[in-house]
Parts: sequence; structure tokens; C-alpha cells
Amino acid sequence: MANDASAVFDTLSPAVSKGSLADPFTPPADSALWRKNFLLGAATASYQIEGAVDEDGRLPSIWDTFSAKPGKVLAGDTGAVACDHYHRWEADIEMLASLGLEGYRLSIAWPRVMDAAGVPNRKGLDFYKRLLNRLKEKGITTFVTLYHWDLPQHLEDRGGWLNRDTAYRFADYADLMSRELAGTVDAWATLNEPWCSAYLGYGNGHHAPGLANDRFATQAMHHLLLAHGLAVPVLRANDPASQKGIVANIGRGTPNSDSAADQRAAHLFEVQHNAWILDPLLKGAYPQDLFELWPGTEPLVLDGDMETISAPLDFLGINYYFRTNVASDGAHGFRDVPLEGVERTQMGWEVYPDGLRDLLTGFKKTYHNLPPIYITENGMASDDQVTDGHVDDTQRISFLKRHLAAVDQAIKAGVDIRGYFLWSLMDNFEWVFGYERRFGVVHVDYSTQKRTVKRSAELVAKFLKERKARA
Ligand code: GCO
Repeated sequence: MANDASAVFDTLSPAVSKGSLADPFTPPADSALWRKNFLLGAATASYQIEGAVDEDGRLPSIWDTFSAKPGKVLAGDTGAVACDHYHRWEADIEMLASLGLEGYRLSIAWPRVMDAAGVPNRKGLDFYKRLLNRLKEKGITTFVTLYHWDLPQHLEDRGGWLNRDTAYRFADYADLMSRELAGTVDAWATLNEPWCSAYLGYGNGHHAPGLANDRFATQAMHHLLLAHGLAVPVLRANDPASQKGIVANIGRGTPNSDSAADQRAAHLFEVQHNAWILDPLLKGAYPQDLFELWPGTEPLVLDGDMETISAPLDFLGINYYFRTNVASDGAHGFRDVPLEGVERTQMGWEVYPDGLRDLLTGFKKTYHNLPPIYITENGMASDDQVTDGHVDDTQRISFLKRHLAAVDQAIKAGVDIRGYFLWSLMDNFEWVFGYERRFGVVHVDYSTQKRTVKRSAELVAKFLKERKARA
């Protein structure tokens, strides 16, 4: 069971609990992170933590189907149990609150709250109502993602995101959820990382549903963004007091040499990772360079679609993890050129905080209507082990400090960044890497479901406590 969350401060490792000033996390005094209105929280997602995949009428999702296929997920792991959050949510929220985190980003499992005919599932709805009401009772700001990849399988059976109708079904789902949860959600994000859903799910097949065709990727992306655009006015009508936005993962691509070909390759990398999503949302048009990279893959776009997609946003969620070094592939694209001698995480991702700062300051120049930004995911995976009841995740502490410094630099450069969510509150199902890759600031022993607060979380809690005392 979860450790006694209320005793978090009693478990602080000696170096921290004695109030050591030079702890390795606390930001410098002039950092914008000391502003009391800068929201600091943690994030999770339904399929990655809930488990209970066959309980209370939840229907199968594409990730239940995909992870059950041999060879798709490391060690054959699935989200069937995960962190058993569906049953342990009260202790998990206690733990979140005891760390002093001010915000919590969660996602709703579409298959848990509606059936194939669109009929609401009361038990599923009640789970999220209880969870959100408890968060509000504790004064925690709630960021709710409607779609974090767990598409109902019955919709995939009818074409999934290749079927335009799925966008309209998503708007119906957004209508139900915003009517049911209005007043408990401070910010709605329609989608999490459409790039992953479209490219990994339909482009290279590495993620559910596992289709691989560039043409599929661009059409799936169009229907995902259309779903977003159809949902935003519905959310506005049903829950006017909340913020509406979307969450995009962004990629920093750097050229392997100063050659024009490699510079072009880095540009095309960032078109494929960033402009493919941000241009439709903020400019109402796809970047034409994308179709240099993928000739002949223009999606079918109907009249009015781009106006729908570029509905004004209250915020843009940004997920950032690493930099990719690229060179020309000698044709019309790019290829990864992994750098030697750089710091990497358990995922093999390069630690590169400057990429976050540089992308954000670049977006401010590129998009005149760039909405306020929340860093909705940032963090790293490490092979964390519990020793004498503690987890000394030194690299994560350093990673977080450096990326928060990059956020501060972007703010000082004029980027309107209003908050930051750790990925993740707890270790969880890391998609095709299963449970081996640990992103949490809280360790989960999957054999006992015991939660152990890692030193990174202790230091974040200490900073938040100091910040609150100064307010
Ligand atoms: C993503 C997803 C998360 C991942 C995290 C680490 O950004 O890919 O939102 O679900 O677990 O990013 O890969």
C-alpha cells in the first residue's frame, strides 16, 4: 500500500530534512519559479496508471489490443494492472497533496465512460467525479486530458483516426465529459501529443494501433486535429469558466554539420515534429515543407476544416524530453546521427535543456498568436531502486533543475510560461517499454503496489514549502 503520505516530511533524507541550503534542486533566488502564481504540478495518464481494464464496464482500448500482441511491448507488459490507481486513487491523491504539488494533470479513459452506442457509463463517470472532487477539496488545480491515446477499440474497428467520423464521436465524448465534470476541471486539453498518435500509431506502427504508412499518418493527424477543433467550442459552451487547450510534444533537431544539406535536414526534422501540429493550430494551414519530406501524402481536407482546427486556444501544453542530432539522408529527409559522449537517460534520450529554451523562444518569434504555455510534461527515466526505504535519483534531480532553469531563461526572454508538470507523479506503464522505464518522482513496487517518494520529490516538496512560506 502507499506509504503514509502525511509523513512525507518525516521521511526526508537527512541531507534534505535538516534544511540544507545548498540542496541540489532549489532554483536561484531570481528564478521566475519563485513566483507564487507559477503552477508546479505532476502528470499521469489513464492507461499508464489506472489498471482495472475490465472493471465497471470499461471497454477495450487500442492499447489493450496492441499490448496483448506478442513482441509489441517489452516483457509482454500491459496496462491491465499498472499502478492499480483505479483502486488506490485516494492514497495517491493524499500523496500528491502531501508533496505540496499545486496542480495535477490526469487523463480520462474514453472506453471507461461511454459505450459503443455513446451511452454514458455511470460507474466510470463516478470514478472521475470522485477523483476530481477530491482534488478540488484539496485546492489542487486540475488539468484534464480527454485523449491520452486509449482510443476505444470499437472505433478503431471502424477505421479509428483514419475515419473522419471518429472526430465527430470525439466531440460527442467531449460534450458528455464537459457537462458531467464542469466546475471541477480548471483546464481541458483535448489531445495529448497528436504527433505520437498519428506518426507512431499510423506512420511507423511503433504504437497502437500499429499501422505503418506515411499517408495514413497525415490523414490520421488531420482527423485528430479536426477532433480537437470540433471539441473546443463544445467545451466552451458546457464549461465556460475553464481553460481550453491541447498538448503537443516538441522536438529539437540540430544539424550534424554546417552543410546546407544537414541544416535542411534539421529544419525538416522540426517541421515534422513541431510545425506539422502547431502550424494548423496557430496558422490554419499545414507546413508545405512536410510534403517535401513525405511527397504525395497531403491529407484529404474538407472546406472549413482548417478554420475549425485553428479555433483560438486559452493555452498550449508543451511536452519536452530530448534533442535529436540529424543529417541529410541524401534524399529528401533526415537521419539520426547519435552524438558520442553526451549525457543520456535510461531511455537513451540525450539530456539537452537548451533545446526547451530555444524551441520556446523560437515559437514566440514564429507564432504571433502563441497562447500562454504550460510545460505539461518534462522528466526522465532512470533505473531507480529502493535502498533502505529511499530512492536517491540524483540524475533526475539534476535533470529537473537544469530544465527548470531553461524554463526560467525562456520566461526572461519573454515567453509566457505559466506552469510546469513533472512527468510523472509515479512510475507507470511506459508504453512499448512497459514497466522497465521509471519516470516517476515516486517509485512504484509493482509486486506490492507500495509507493516510495523519491529524493527528487522530497526536494520539490521542500522547495514548494519554502516558496509558500515566502509568499
Ligand atoms: C509522451 C506521453 C507520456 C510518456 C512520457 C515518456 O509524452 O510520450 O505523454 O505518456 O510516458 O512522455 O515517454
